Amino acid sequence: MPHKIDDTRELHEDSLGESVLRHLIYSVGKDKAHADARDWNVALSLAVRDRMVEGWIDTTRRIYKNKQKRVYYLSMEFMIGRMLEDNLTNLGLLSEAKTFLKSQNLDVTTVINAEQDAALGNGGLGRLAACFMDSMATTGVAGMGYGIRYQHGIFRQAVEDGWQVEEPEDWLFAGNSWEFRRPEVVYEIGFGGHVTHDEDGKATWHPSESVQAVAFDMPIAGWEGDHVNTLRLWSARQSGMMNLDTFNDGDFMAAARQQVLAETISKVLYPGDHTPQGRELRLKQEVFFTSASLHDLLRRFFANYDNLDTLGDHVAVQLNDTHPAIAVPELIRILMDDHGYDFDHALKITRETLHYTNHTLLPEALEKWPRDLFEQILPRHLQIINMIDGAFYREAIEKGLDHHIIAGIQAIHPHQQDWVRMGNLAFIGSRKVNGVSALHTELMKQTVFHDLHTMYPDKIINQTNGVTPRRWLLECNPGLSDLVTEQIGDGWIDDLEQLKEIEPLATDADFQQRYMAVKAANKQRLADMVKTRTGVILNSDAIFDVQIKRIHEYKRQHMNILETIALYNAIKANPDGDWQPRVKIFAGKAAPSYFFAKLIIKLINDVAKVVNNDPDIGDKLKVVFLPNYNVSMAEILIPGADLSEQISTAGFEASGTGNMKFALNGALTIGTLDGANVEMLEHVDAENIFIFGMNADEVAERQHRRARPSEIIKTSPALQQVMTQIGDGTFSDGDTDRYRDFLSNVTEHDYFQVVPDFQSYWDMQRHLDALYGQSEKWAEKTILNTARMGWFSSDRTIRSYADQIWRAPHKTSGP
Ligand code: 26W
Repeated sequence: MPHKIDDTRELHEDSLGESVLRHLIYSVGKDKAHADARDWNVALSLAVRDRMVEGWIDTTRRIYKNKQKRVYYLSMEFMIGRMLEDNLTNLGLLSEAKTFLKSQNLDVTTVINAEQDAALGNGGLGRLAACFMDSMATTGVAGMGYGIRYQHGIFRQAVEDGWQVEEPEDWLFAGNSWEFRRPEVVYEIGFGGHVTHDEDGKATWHPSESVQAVAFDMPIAGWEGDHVNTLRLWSARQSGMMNLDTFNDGDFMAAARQQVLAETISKVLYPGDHTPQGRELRLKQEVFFTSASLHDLLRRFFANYDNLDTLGDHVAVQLNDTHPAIAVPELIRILMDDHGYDFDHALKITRETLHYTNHTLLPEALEKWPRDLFEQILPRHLQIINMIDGAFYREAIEKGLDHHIIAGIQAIHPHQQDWVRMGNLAFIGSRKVNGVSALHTELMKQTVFHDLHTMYPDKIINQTNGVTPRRWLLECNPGLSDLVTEQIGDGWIDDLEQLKEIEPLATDADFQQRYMAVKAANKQRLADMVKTRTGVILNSDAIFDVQIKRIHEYKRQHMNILETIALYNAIKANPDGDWQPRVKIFAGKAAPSYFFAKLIIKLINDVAKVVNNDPDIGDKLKVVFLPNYNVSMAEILIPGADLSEQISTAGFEASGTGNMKFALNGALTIGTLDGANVEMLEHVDAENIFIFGMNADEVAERQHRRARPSEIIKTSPALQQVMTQIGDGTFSDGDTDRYRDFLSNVTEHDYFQVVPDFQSYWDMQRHLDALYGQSEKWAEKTILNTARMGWFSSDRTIRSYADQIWRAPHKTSGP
């Protein structure tokens, strides 16, 4: 790693090992004899962090000096996972670190695993933000992430008697080695109160309460470590000091109460995923981090420029879903009330600066807040939203839209006045709006944003998601990485399309054999983890069939478990048949209030208990539910999978990103024509991905008709048998009540169309059974998946955002 900064050049000429030992003694305060794995982890992390700081300061100075356009990624969620291996890798220190740890008789994996996952997110949206941080640094974008430093990330999932139980998560209990507290970077965030206007009409908001937002920074190094960006997370603190009078009066509890109230804002991540969160605290969290971030980026802007007229030329802000959509009225408020701009000018500047990404079309996930709550907490913002709606109305009339249509797409419906609709607000206030896959973007235009799209036909564009090849190939799959690098060199690490060069080897017997040996070793690593965590012993000749993601009806884990039961029945009916052994692996969290999702977890565990203990079945079928799915677990599961389940009801999964990680690591996909599966099909070709079921149009048509599943069930004895067994207690120790809701859901409404897709899903699974038996053919397809997934690098995605949305400079790819 180059030492660039004069004033730190002399600071560490020592080897990595020497600085680890120095940190062990002087930062951790222990000697070798008493250090445990976590102590070593902290010492090593601090030694690595030291080496990131130079590139960090250097990057900051370079961006400032060149006045490089800055990009701010505002996200309620960052699903980062562990950072040590990522940073070692990007800085080129991994092998030196491994050699050193071995020289100290330490197990490398144990030391790396001593770090807690930073799980400050729910799922796909948060993980995408983490991949984007890595890719912005790698592609040299002057990017900064802004979010919340939740004291407690997503809950820990325990499984008791087959049911999900939520336990508190405490990732910070031993500290966070990567962060720098910035006590001097602090903003007052107001809530409530009232607004006054002076004789010139200038408004002043007088909040009735306020909290402080304090910054914590994490350096984010790109590949090869010389561009280092910042992830800045806000922590809430009581405004002013604890009230000493109250304290002296002996009422410590009252004094402490104020502090506790203020700090609740960054206390815990909301674990709802696609569920409406009509909660005051959630709205405050959104305002808290959005307002702090805007103030912070404007302060930085004023270091270079003396007025905000050209803000959009130098700054691009990306809103990750509507969670930071309050940025629209907040930026206008700052421009008007703090800097004296008139409304029209403030709106214009805002619309040159903000951009909005939509991540879901599910109606229940589109954020809206009661107008009354807004009035209470954000009286000035509500006034501004009304002004935005007024200006929008005039624009719409000019463009010839009809009153009814306009009412439907304003932020607040002018006659109903009940909700503030954040999607509409974000759309109206942004320069560009994007979806996250081609199909999703098309459906945005046709459905939720239809009328807004008619009005602004150039605003919606597509940016198909991607994943970082550093974490999701290089680090999680060292065996495959080495094999690939041996063949084509290591240029693929930051130019993933180079993987194409292994395509000719897909039919090479020797390469197939080596590729499949790597897969076998990864399957063994996966099987070891399953054994440790669940006690179930897996047959590694079986197809490892994996579905890992949040538990949700639209993702259809229940279709997978119904197929599993049908397969169990088929094997039992013919135990001596020539069955291709299979292992069904599930993992994922259910939102705590989402009963049906929790029932699906229970059903999976109930089925596992029966199947895994049935002597007729033996090794032919095993079912596993792994508790507490997180990023670190995905890093083991994905490289060890043969088959990736991407079986959402077509039209409902905006993109998916797990689908990309699996295919990159050589799992074949069984999936619907949904989200980015559609583009994966285009890239890997129809013979190498296994698409079944209805497409989005057919699903919509069937939902529209309210077609009932009963007719179909009648014609399918296999499915009928499965339903009967679930109802008669076959999997629930005779309890005929447990799955009553489940059965009525599937047999009566079946909103997510499990029944009509079941047969084609089953057929495709049996086709895959047969294919797996033709091991050369399977290997060829597997290799072609890896070779053709290069386009799905998040480096490609970020360059595309930089060109088409942010108009921000970046390094181009390739040699
Ligand atoms: C209001 C509560 C709430 C919370 C989170 C509503 C919606 C969300 C997210 C939009 C859910 C989410 O994570 N969406 C996922 O985003 C990924 C990244 O773009 C996509 O790959 C997934 O398909 C999409 O479900």
